[in-house]
Amino acid sequence: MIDLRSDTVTKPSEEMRRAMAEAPVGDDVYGEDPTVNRIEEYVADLLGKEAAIYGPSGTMTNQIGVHLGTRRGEEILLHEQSHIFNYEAGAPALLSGVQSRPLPGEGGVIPPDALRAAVGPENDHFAPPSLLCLENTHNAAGGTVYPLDEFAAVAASARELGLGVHLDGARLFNAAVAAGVPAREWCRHADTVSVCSSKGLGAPVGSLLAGDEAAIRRARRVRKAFGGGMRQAGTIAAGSLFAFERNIERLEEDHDNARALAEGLLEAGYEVEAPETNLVLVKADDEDAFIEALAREGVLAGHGKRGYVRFVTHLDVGAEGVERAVEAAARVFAKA
Ligand code: TLP
Repeated sequence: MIDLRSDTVTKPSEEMRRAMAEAPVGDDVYGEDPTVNRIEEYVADLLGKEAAIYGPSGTMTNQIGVHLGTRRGEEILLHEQSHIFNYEAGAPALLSGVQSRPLPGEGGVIPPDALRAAVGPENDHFAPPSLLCLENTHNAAGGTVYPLDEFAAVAASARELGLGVHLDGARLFNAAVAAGVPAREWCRHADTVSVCSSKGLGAPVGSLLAGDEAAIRRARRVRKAFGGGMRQAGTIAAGSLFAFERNIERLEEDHDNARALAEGLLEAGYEVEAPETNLVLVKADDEDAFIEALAREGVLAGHGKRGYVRFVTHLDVGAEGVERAVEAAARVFAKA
C-alpha cells in the first residue's frame, strides 16, 4: 500500500528510534527531563520566541494557545476552513468556553477587511473578541503558504482591534521551505505559535507551543489541566528533536513529489489544484467512491475540503512510490 492519506502516517526511521531509545530522561512534570528541556529551547530559538512547551499533539498545543489568549465567554476569530474550527472536536468551546467566529478568505488567507467587518463596536450583546487564529500552511485550502506580507497585515489589524494572535503552524516548516522564508518571520507577528514534529518532519508524537516567557509559564499549568503533563517524555521528545534537527530541509523533496504527483494526475485526466507544498487536492464527484477505488489499486488517499480527495506526500513515500500512485490513479480513471 502506498499511504498518502496524511504526513502523520510516517514511521520513525531506525536512526530516529535509536535517538529515542538512548535519550536521557527525567520527570518532565518536575521540569527534569533534559531531552524535553533541550527541544523546548531548540524550538523556541528556531521560532524566535523566548520559550516553548512540549505537548503530545497539535490539537493540544493549539488549544493551550486558545486558552492563553482568551477568557471564558469571549470570541476567537478564525478561517472558516481552519483546523481549529473544523477538526479539533469543538475544543475551543469545550475547554475554554469561547465561541468561534468563522471568517472567509481565498486560500486560507483572511483579508484584514473581513476581520475588521467581523469585529463590531463594543456592545453588551456581543461576545468580546479576543484572539485571531491563523494557519500556515493552510490544510483545507490545500497546503497553501500564507504570504508573509498578508500575514503581517492581518496581524497588524488584529492588534489595532485589541486582539491577540495565535498561529497554527502544524506545517509551518513546509511554508518556510517552500517560500524560502525563515519560520520565525511569520512568528514575529503572533503571540503564540504551535508547531508539530509528527507531520512532515516524521516524528511519531509531539508538538510545541512557543511564546514569551510569561505565556509559556502559564501554559505549563494549562497543559497540566488539559491532561498533557507527561513524565519521562524525553523518549518521545528525542524523536521530535531529531525531526527538527534533521528533517526540515528535506521537506523540499516532499514538495517536488507533490508537484510530480499533481502533474501525473492531471495527465491522467483529473482536475487537480496546483500544490504549493506537500498536499495535493483532486476534484471528485464522489469522494468515497474515488478513495475506495484507489485503495483497491493499492493507494490510500483521504478527504480534503468538500468535493476533493487529498493526497499528502511525506518522507516514507519517494519518487517511485509517487509514480506508482499516478499509475494506479490512471487505472481508476480509465475504469470510471
Ligand atoms: N491534521 C490532520 C487531521 O486532523 C486533519 C491531517 O491529517 O492533516 N493543525 C493543522 C493545520 C493540522 O493539519 C493538524 C492535523 C493539527 C493542527 C492537529 O494535529 P494533531 O493531529 O497532532 O492533533
